[in-house]
Amino acid sequence: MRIDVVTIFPELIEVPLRTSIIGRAVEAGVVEFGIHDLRAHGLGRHRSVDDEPYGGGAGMVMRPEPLFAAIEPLREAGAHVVLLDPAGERLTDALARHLAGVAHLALVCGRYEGIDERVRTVVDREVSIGDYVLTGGELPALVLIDAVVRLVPGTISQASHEGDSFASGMLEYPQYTRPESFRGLGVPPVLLSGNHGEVDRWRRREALRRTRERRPDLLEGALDDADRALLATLDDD
Ligand code: J9N
Repeated sequence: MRIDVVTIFPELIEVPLRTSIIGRAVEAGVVEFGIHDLRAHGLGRHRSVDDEPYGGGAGMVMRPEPLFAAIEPLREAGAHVVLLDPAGERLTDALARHLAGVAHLALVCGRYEGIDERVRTVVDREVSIGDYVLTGGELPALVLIDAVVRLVPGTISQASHEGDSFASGMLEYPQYTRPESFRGLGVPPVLLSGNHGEVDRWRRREALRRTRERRPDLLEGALDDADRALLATLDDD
């Protein structure tokens, strides 16, 4: 997979992509990144990428010329072009899985108070990572990259995302590691029992409990008959 990123802050993108699991995926040849400084296409002696809004008002707007100049060659190379924007379609587990199947992505990061509306005509899709306003599209682009690249075969073991919350439509079960007692807090005895059948049943039950308590909206449609039976047993304790 190849992912190009268009930004006025390449330094904000570079270090995270060299770090941890994403960095390892790069080393393994699973994914290749291209980072493009929008200012290379800036206008005039000051390499300007923004201007005042027509019609007046506060703040600056990103000009179309540098963005078109950066995006068009990526389109011609076959990239699926994604603009990070608060008005975009919400990034979900399903969208991350879809994008993980695209061979070439180009992510466009806006800044300032907005972008010239005409830039939307040269993107394939607009994506938002949530209903809060950030100062630019760089952190959303990194969030999208992290969510997508971990799903590309070769990045992490397949088993580690089959059971992901949201993939399964539920939150995860509680997890514990050593020590067995920490500051007076123990570990549920079933996890120390060695009975894998009982462990699986406990985990499913606790995932159901947590999902019902914290995200009941996720539960609609995620339940089978065995789950409904397990849910009924939750009220016993
Ligand atoms: N979800 C989301 C995207 C954004 C921005 S602000 C500027 C570009 C993208 N804020 N929130």
